[in-house]
Amino acid sequence: MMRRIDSAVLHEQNEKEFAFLQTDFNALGEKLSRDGIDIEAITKAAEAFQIAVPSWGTGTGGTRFARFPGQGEPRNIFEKVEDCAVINELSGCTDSISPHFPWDKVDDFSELKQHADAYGLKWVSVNSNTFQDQPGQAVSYKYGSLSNTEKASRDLAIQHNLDCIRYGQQLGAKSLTVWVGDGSNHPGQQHFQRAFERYLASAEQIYKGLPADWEMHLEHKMFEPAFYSTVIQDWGSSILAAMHLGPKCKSLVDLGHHAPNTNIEMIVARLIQFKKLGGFHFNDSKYGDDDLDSGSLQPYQQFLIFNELVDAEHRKESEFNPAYMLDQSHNVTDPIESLVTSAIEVQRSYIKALLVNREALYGYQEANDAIMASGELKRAFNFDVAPILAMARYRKGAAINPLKTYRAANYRNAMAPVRPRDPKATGSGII
Ligand code: PSV
Ligand code: MN
Ligand code: MN
Repeated sequence: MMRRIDSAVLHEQNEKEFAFLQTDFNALGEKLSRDGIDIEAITKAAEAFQIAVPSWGTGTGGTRFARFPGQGEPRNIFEKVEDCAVINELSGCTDSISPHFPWDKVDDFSELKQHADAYGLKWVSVNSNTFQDQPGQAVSYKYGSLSNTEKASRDLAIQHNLDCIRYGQQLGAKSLTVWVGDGSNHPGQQHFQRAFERYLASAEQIYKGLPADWEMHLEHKMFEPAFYSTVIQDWGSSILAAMHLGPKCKSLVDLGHHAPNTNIEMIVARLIQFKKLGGFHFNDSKYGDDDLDSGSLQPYQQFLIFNELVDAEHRKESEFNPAYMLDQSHNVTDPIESLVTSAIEVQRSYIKALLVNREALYGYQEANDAIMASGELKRAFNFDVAPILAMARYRKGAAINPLKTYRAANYRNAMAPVRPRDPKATGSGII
């Protein structure tokens, strides 16, 4: 398999860290064994954990005010794949890419697939884009896409989603994520029911085009770009649409797409119960769709979400196979460093949730023993599982200390002369 990070650098860094890691791992193993937890089983689970990288996250994001790209950033999907390979080599838990069309559209998908295959990377959920017009587009999405009052705009959006499925099939993906910005900015501007009816009728056309082994994931978002109402505003609209469309359609939870203080873990539980949890876009936020690094602000909330996910695993819930993806915007950090850090933070939440004694928790719940129930969650959350995560990475040939290794490899600087930037480029997909 091809590698982007020099193996000698990675090996040298790991050698420097390994003795201390082994000591910490042994100490944690002893502590966990007192609670009847086998550290080896948990480490195996950490080794198996995977989360997808969004292709668009490999470049510096920005706000509506400005974008400050760094040097050596990827300029097209082939270079984004290269950076995804770096992220996976360092983290050992990001072996797939979630692409975005038309930003990542290429003429030859088999060439793109081969390029990713060479780095051992797979393709997962394909994201469509009907929230901006493309150059030369015949009709506009200014007043919406799948719910537009104009049939021609709806048809264009439907066709684009069907095209995305075709692109994804060539890459080996198995799901389509649909997020639309459709909505309104003024009370009275849009007839709520009619807009939702138009959305559903359009989505039916896309659903009909899904291959037998594909799923369609509907991503809700409270606001933006529409600031008064949004057609798929919340998980209620999303699950209603998913139920209307059929069993292959599910909801996707982007953590930043809820009002502050929303109990997202309970939404997750509801979606699990009704077999409608399609997947996640992990990120963190304080105000809205901030797209900050996962776990950077609310690690306990992320742990509580994984508590629900691990609980479903524990109960062997049927039709439960959510897709884990990141969705972040890196405005002031190197995107590779942020994505590596975020992937590991999500993995950390998963591992901590595995430490919860489920049967003890159920007992406290049945007995209405609130303090002990909450204490059981806190007990698991308060463990420092860093040695498990680092050991899992080491055993998979990834980096014990990913950021140190990345900086020692000097990757970004090395990319600067190879990837000169187009000074005129501006948008998320154009770098
Ligand atoms: C817009 O809010 C957004 O951040 C959604 O979360 C999508 O998943 C993403 O853009 C890519 O289309
Ligand atoms: Mn998202
Ligand atoms: Mn978003």
